[in-house]
Amino acid sequence: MVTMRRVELAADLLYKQKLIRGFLHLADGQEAVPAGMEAAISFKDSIIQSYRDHTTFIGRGGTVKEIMAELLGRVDGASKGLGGSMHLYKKENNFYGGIGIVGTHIPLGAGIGLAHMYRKDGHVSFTLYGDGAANQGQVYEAYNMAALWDLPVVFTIENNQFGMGTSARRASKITEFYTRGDYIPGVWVDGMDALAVKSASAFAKQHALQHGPIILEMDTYRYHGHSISDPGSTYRTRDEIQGVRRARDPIEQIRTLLLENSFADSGELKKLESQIKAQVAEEVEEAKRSPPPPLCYLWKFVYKKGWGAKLRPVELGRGWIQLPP
Ligand SMILES: Cc1ncc(C[n+]2csc(CCOP(=O)(O)OP(=O)(O)O)c2C)c(N)n1
Repeated sequence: MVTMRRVELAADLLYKQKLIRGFLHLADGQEAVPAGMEAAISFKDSIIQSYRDHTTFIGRGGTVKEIMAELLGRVDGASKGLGGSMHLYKKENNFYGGIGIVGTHIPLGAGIGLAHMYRKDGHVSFTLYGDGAANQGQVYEAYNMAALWDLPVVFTIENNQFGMGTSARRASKITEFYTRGDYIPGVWVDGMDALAVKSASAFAKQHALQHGPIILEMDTYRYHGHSISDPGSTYRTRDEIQGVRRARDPIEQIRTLLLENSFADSGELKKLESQIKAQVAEEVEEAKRSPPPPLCYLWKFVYKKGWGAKLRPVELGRGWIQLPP
């Protein structure tokens, strides 16, 4: 969780230095969700989610360099510098993104559940989405198919209380999202408590394998604005944000637990945190040294090899683009 937090703060800084451009959605405050979930499942289980994907990517075994290079548009990025912040993937660890269009990945998550069932591999699809996305029609289509076929899908709502600048209360008739599955059971989870997330995820995985879909509503909070261009303080008060930090911060909760039970002393934790800080800083520098993708990548991953598309070279003022072999 400390690595996740550091990555988000480093990305914020790089954006302000104008080194990262375009979209950037940060998830600091929400770290307990990926941390707790990954503690209960394996990389053979699948995860798919929307654009707020950096912390999930780290949970899936992605490196800081892969994220930072992607955000900087460099070739060593998770998507070879072609996708940016919203499009992190890790196919080998069953992380299917990183999807920018709100809600569209939810039926895909049900489809991934169908793949797990079809292959009889004993694994499940964790399909993550926000409280804003939870009101979309396609969610209910995905619920219907998943329940009809008893698909092993854990519909996991990261309720961070806001969809852009709109609070869940202003956008949803019923804000108890875990109750909105009708024929699908749901569980409310303290999404700021990594251990609660772990227990709930372990339970949900077993349930999904034995009985079909289940909903987990993770009650969480994002500290940053919706995206980097949103100061995040016009639709909520700074006192509210500070109040959550003081009372529910996921990292501080674990720190208190470790200290109160003498699992670690504060010196050890400080040392660990400064090691992580140095590691993140080092990987940021490595990412900066990564070159931009070659121009031929404009085409390389668009058409399947041998598909026979004829492409016309275009002069972009930076020399002629090489056609893919
Ligand atoms: C189909 C579609 N409509 C609108 C948008 C613009 N948009 C981007 S994020 C967002 C809010 C989504 O909120 P939520 O699902 O709660 O996720 P969170 O940002 O809180 O993680 C909207 C409306 C979009 N990307 N796609």
